[in-house]
Amino acid sequence: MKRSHSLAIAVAAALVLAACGKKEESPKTSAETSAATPAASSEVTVTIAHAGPLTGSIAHLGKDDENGVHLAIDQANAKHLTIGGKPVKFVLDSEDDQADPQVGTTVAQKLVDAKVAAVIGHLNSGVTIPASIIYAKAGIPMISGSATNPAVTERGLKTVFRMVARDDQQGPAIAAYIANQLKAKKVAVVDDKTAYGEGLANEVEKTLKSDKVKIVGRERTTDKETDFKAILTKIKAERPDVVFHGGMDATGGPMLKQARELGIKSVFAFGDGACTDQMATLAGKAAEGMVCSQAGLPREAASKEFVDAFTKQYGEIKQYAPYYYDATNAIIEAMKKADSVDPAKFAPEIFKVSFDGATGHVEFDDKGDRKDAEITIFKLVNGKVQPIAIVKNGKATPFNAEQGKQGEGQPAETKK
Ligand code: ABU
Repeated sequence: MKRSHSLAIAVAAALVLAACGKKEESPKTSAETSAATPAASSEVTVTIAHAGPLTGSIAHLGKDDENGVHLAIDQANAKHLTIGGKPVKFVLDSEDDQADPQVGTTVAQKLVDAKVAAVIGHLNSGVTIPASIIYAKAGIPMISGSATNPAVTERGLKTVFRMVARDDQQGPAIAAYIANQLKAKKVAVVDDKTAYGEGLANEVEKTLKSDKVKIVGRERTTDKETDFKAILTKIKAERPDVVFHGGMDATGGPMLKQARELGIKSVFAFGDGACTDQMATLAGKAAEGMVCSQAGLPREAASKEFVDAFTKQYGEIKQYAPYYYDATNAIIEAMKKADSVDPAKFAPEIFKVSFDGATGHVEFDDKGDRKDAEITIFKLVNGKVQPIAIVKNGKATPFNAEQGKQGEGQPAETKK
């Protein structure tokens, strides 16, 4: 009896200790909070959503994005902001869209029903475009830190923003590098039939043709494909100097590996979706020497404050995390400007935000695109994508990786 009493006390003590020591579960689920929920203390709980692929072949990128949003929310909460005369607590509702347009629209409706204040996402243009219509109808602002297809911001939706450059900036920049630096005469172009991959490949092809570079093949695959040997065999016969693939690293890595197995010697080039260290994980040594572009400044140029805080909490930056961090802060800045967490009141203020973020100075134009967005050109060396030039307004400048900033040297000849 005495023993069972002691046991009961021990179990109760353990439960109390476990409850005290339990970390706050984060991100919150959408059912837990709404856009602005009054609490007993008059504290207002504001839900900011992240939506992107958290499972599947590009989950590493979605998780990176989620971490960027999470860090911004944690830092905002540490500041104990007061908005509209009330203390505000931000919570994260992170949803998995599986990089799938249909799942993305289901997620969008779920977030609208949960009355989130804003959405940071989605990662993929092909998901962002349909999901953004649902958010826009509900008056909920969204900022993607990665979706680069021009259509994201070309439809006159006044609540839709992006933090990165567009593919009609990125395509010409990487194509100019292929034509002028790699001096390619024959290029084969592949795309993955997504809004991003096809759109970017079209931009690259258009610029190369205008630079009198011969397109010796336009092949198509999908974002789910794993075997590229059939299209690579066709490409091999054309002996291109360069192969450009519009797709993500999940397809780019295996494609590059299989190309080398087939004896293809061409330089491989990619856009931001495949401009990651994951290429070396997927393709091994075959990834060495590939070139690629990102639709913004490289992680090497991200603010020290962000890099220190992010790496301490989450480890290495994959790619878009600084952009998702800045996107979240743009929403919070707009709330502060409006002195309101009501989307109807703060959404118009997003057009007026102006702050120095992790990715440089943040302002949007009247379409919702990032003003003065840069493109960075990379080469993969020793298993890492390493920045070699920054392109801004069509002019390229060598990137000095040692200094972690843009070099002062002669402009690189990425534009004729
Ligand atoms: N920008 C590349 C990955 C995201 C997208 O689909 O646009």
